[in-house]
Amino acid sequence: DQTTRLVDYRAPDWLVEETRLNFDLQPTATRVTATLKVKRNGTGPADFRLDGHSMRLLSAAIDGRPVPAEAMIEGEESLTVSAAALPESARESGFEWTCVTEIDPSANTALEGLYMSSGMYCTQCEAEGFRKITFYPDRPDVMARFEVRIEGDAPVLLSNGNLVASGALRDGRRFAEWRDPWPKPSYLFALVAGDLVSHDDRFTTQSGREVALRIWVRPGDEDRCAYAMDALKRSMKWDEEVYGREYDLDLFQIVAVDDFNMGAMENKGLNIFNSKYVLASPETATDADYARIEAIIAHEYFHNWTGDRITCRDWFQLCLKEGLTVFRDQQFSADQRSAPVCRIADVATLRARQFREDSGPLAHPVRPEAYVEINNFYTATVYEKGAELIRMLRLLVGASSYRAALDLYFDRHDGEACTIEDWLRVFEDATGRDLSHFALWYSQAGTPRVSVKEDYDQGVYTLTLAQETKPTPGQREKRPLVIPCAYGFLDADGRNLGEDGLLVLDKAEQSFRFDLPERPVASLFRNFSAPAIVERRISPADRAILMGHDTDPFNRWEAARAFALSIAGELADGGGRIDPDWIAALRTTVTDESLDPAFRALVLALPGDDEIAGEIAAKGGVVDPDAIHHALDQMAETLAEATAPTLRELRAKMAVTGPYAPDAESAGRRSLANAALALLTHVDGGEAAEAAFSKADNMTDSLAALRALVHRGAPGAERALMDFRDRWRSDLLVMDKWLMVQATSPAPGALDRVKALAETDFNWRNPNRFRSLIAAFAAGNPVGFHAADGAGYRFFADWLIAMDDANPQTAARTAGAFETWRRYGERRQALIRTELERIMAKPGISKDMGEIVGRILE
Ligand code: B3K
Ligand code: ZN
Repeated sequence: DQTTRLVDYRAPDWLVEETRLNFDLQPTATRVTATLKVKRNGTGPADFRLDGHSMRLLSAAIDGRPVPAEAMIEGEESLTVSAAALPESARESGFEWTCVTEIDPSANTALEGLYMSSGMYCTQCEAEGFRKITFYPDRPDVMARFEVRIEGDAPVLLSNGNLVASGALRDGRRFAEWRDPWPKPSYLFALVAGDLVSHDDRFTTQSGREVALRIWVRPGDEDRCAYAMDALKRSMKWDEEVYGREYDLDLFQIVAVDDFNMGAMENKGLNIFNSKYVLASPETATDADYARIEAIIAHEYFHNWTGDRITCRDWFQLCLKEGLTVFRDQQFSADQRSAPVCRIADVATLRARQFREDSGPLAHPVRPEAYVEINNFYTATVYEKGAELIRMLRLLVGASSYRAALDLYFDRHDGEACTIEDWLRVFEDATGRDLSHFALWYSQAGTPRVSVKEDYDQGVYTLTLAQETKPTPGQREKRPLVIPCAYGFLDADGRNLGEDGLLVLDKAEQSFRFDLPERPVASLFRNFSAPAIVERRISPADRAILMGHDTDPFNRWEAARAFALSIAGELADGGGRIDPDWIAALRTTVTDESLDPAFRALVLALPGDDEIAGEIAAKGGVVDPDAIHHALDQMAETLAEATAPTLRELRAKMAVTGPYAPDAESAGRRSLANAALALLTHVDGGEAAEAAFSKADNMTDSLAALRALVHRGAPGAERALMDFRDRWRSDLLVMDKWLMVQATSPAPGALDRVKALAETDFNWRNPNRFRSLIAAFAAGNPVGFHAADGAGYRFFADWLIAMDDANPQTAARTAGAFETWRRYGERRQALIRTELERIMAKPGISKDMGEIVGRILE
């Protein structure tokens, strides 16, 4: 059994106090000498067991004396010196372990451990990559002080902490020595070596400490770092002001690398980033890119306290650092930009990714209880639902108690590896509340559905809320959760009625009574106060009141979305019609100049195919991707026909003058203008989009126009694609956008186009390229992917099989595109099953892929 279980957790037998690493870098044969000062944790004899694989062990010694081969047991992923083989003196007090290993970074296509990316060395150790560098107790509750010496040809040699020495060696080689004063688990270790240049700045902390800031990139990219640096400084300041957290080293470094499995990594003092989330210029990055860069820079920086200073006891506690840090980066973005717009965007992502996950075969609790491959649990549930749990806690205890609890958390647990129990106890101690029921959110998977019943009689409004969570894999029985519902009431004219408040549903069903002078229009779950699906029958008139007047912008958007969703659902089902009231209500909102353009753009955006598919599936229907697509097309066309002059006017009004700036205000204007443009393409044959494409002076407008043309299959599409490629062919990050526009196009022939693109000059081993073409096709092109003959499924499975040999992590993550397979009709299910079984039967399938596909098939 390859499963690791939370209930089996045991404290480590041996701790490491100091870790000295010596790297002799060579592309195919890097030598690593590790010297660990270890001490016994607990009493009595214990084997000395280290994790490790994919390397060659050259020698090992204890207290300077070579360990004979027969005293070491090499397992598949471990090395053990049995208690009996340890020298007498070492058994109780501890010893110094030294071992020399050899690894081949150039052959490491999994991008975990030490690997090479465009000629540069870099590392990725979370969750269990350090064990591919040297033998080590590679678990987060073993925290040591690290000293690192690197020798290599590269001009720049980096590791965590502060630089203590550097210089030249023979044969053009160089060395650098780094010391990190803060004890840390091995997953936060980092090394980078290469031909890099830095964009430098500095930050003075609130207590007056001077911190040097450095962003390292490839020569030529240094003029695309300014925005990331600015975001970093704002993050540092924000964490001081809002959480009282100050940076704790003299140096903070970020390195941009081209080959990276995720967005970025919070290694202590040396964050490593996917270059996509660092590099930006108006010509090459969109407004959305700028916003992502800001959020990820903040996220990784915030990990310095929530993750690095206080880390996780074991990987089951991943949400302790990830949920909290996502919540912190969401708060930061909300403060830097428009809070309601950020909230709406975050909820839309949560629903698209996490609700989808929670309702399918990959559903798991925010704190999972078992895994085969931990890398498969860096999920929307752990991250985004994890953040929602923190948000609910804050709502329940109030902002000032939340801050007091966080102060206590940092105070009590600094330097420790903690659990969710530690986290909740802090809140209990700081507020005097009992959170034992709330804790269920961490262990129960699935999205609760709350049904709403309302009654008004003789001055009394009764609200009845009932909750239910459907069974999820391995969890049949579900209990009622603690569900906070922020509410307010409106009268028939949309004015406030009575007091706003917060009520808490913590039973299967509860009624709440309010004395109100007239029948209210209730605004429920304001600002999305709980990650629940709310089922409520509401009259079109009440919905219009909420859409037009709610003081909660989230619920104004929500009312609009519910309207569009119900129309789309009915159309996809072969019935229904496009209600003119929907068009009228949209027109009123999007032309309301008192509203933020970014908000209006969100209201104007139609629901996504997958969102509608999720709704249909939840009601027990069979999903037909073509019917959904057709329904959305009809809606867009009808809306565009009815509002074309308004859309043109909006575009004119939203025009931004002057040079491009990525601020939220101008970004909002562009997003409204571009939402209008996409609709106009339904009625003008692409005329406006062609004009916009040729006069665009920034990537946001250029890409929006290109997408509008390509996705409509407009006559100007081919021409625009060629122009775009000719201009950007040498900039791979920009070309990713070009690939993605084509991969996600609902216009006919997308699969053939994707196939052709995959055959020409396509470096599929790079995760950004793979995601832009292959993953984007599967996850973002419902019409092409679900083609009735199964060609889309076959193509995708072929690629998953190829990628699984090179990079199991990225392959397994991408395979999640199949998680909704049971939503579709029998024919499609049979076709998908064939592909899933073919993947499962692949000789040498990875643990990562085996676990994901196995669970999807179950
Ligand atoms: N902690 C990393 C993710 C590591 C993923 C390992 N497969 C990035 C982040 O959440 O900030
Ligand atoms: Zn994180």
